[in-house]
Formats: sequence, C-alpha cells, structure tokens
Amino acid sequence: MFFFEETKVSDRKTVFSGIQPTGDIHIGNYLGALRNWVKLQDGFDAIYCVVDLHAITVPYDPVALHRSRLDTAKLLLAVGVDPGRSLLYFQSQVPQHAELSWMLSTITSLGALNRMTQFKEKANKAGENLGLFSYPVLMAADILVHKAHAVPVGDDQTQHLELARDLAERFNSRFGDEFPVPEQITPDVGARIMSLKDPTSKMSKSDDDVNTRVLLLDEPDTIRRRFKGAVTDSETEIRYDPEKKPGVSNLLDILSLFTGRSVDALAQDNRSTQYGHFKATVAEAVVEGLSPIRTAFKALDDEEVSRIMVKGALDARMRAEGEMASVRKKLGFDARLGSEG
Ligand code: AQP
Repeated sequence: MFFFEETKVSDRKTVFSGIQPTGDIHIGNYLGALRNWVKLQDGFDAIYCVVDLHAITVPYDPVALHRSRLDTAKLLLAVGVDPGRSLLYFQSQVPQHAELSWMLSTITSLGALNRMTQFKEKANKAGENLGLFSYPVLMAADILVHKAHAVPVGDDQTQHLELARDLAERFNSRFGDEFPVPEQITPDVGARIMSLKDPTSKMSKSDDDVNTRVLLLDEPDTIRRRFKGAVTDSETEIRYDPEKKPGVSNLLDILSLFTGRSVDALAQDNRSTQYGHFKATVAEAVVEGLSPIRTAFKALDDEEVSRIMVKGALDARMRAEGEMASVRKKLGFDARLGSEG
C-alpha cells in the first residue's frame, strides 16, 4: 500500500498517470483517477500525460483525434490539474516514451501480453493490431521513463500496472538497478464506477450506448436523464451490496464521492427512499459537483492550452532525456553522437 503524505520538495516521490483522448471523459475516469491526480499534486512530483499514442491502437479519425487531444487537455486543466505544480503534456510530443517502449518490448514475454484481458476485449470490438497487443509495454514505458514511484489509476489498470512492475524488476535484475517498482494508487471508493445500463460492467468511453455514462461536460438535464434511466433491481430497499445489488451500490458510490459522505451513512439515510427519488438525489449531487468543471472548461482558451502543452512537452523531453541516458548506457548504447569510433 502506498502512503501519500506531505514531503519536503527535495525528497518528493514521483507520480505519473495518463488518459487516452479516445472520447469524452466520464465520471468513472474522474472518480477513479483524475480526482487523485489533482490531490497528489501537493505531496508529489506529479507528471500527467494525454496518452495519444495509445489512442491510435483502435480505428480512429485523425481530424477528430486532433480535437479530442486538445479537449482532453482542457478538461484536465478544468478538473484542477495545475501546470504550475504538475508536468502536463501530450505523449506523442515526447519521443522517449516510444524509445523506451521498444527497449522494454525486448524483455517482455508474449505469454504475459497474451494474458491481458483488455487486449482481448478491445480486439474483439475493434480488431487486433500489434500496437494494441503491445499497449501495456508502452504504458510501462510511460511510467518508467519518468522513474515514477506511484501511479494513480482505476482498478481496470491493475493488470497493466503489474506488467510495468514486472518489467521494472526484470530490467533491474538483468541490467542493474534503474527503475523504482511503481505502486498503484487506487481509491477505496470509486476504483471502478459501473455502467448505468449494465452495472456489472465498468463505465467506459467506448461503449456504443451513450446512456451508460455521464460525461464531465454533460448538461444538467442530460445528467438527470441518464440517472433516471439507470438500471437498478426489482427490490425496493436501498442497501450497499455490490454483488446482489450492483446498480444501487454503484449509485451509492457515486453519491458518496460527490457528497463526501460515507456509503454506510447514505444507505442508512435512504434505506426506504423510493428508487426514483434516490436516483434524482444522485443526479442533483452530480449536477452540482460537475458545475465548476463545466464553467472552468468554458473559460479556457484553445491557444493558451496549446501553449501550456508545448511547454509541458519541452520540459518532459528534457526530464525524460536525462533519465534515458543511463538506460541507454546500461543496454550497451553510447549516448554521445559520433563517439562510436
Ligand atoms: N469505470 C471506471 N471507473 C473508475 N476508473 C476508471 N477509469 C476508466 N474507467 C473507469 C480510469 O480512468 C483513467 C483513464 O482511462 P483511459 O482513458 O486510459 O482508458 P480506459 O481505462 O480504457 O478508460 P475507458 O473510459 O474505459 O476508455 P475506453 O472505452 O477508450 O477504453 C484510468 O486510470 C482508468 O483506470
């Protein structure tokens, strides 16, 4: 378990995380990961990335990707990622990610990649390709290129993070100590927010049915409609039981995260509330909680955000280049151009 406590700037540990610009960001992404990103800025050297190289592993439209990269960056700023305290950039603008990914791929077993459940799910939906298969290796490189100690993610990323840990250990034992073995930071509540239409699957950007998710930029009436249509069960009691009552339990998780009250207290207070009223209560809490994010997003200027991202990429390149010098040396490459002789 990773403890995040206030530390002196000089001995701060590094956190890294990324988000794909593959569609609109939903409350699952926010509650499972982005809220922690914002919190961790205070005690850590925080590095956050729009992982656009990952986004091209499924069929996509380059024009739409260009827009959604920028919108994803804007949304990260709107939720509270602060470029004054965090390094924020587009993955494709820092070539060391791809370089380290290639190096790590040479110590990755095909068996490990074959076991990745997300590859199987995505390949079934979108078709397979080598990039999708080796996605977890690039994710490991994203983390290790900054020598990150911890990674705030939702629990759907646990299997990928295991591979990153394994590759760090494997590299260290084969070539000498280089990488910290990164810890996962996952919230106790909200690590997996479920689909509103099928509460046994996670809420996902790429689900074909938009009614399954609530987006951070949804209008209040859309949010109310989404919760009104949320699938619950045929009982009448509000009770926290993710196994037997996944729909109601998911709504309790969401309400807890948006109100700051415990799931137990909310379940107790709402024990005999009618499902319809309860869904309306959750919707209002979410409308209120997302309102400052919508306002902040609208106030951001595209050009200003592009400038922030360019500055972030330049800083991230410098930092990654510094880390890569010793990685290259360990692998037998000389970093100095023209020195091969
Ligand atoms: N339902 C979720 N509950 C909690 N956390 C979640 N995350 C994703 N879905 C949930 C976390 O959000 C971060 C960013 O996710 P990502 O963009 O890297 O891709 P993903 O995990 O594949 O997210 P999606 O929304 O399901 O996108 P698609 O449909 O494109 O695959 C990660 O930390 C993730 O754990």
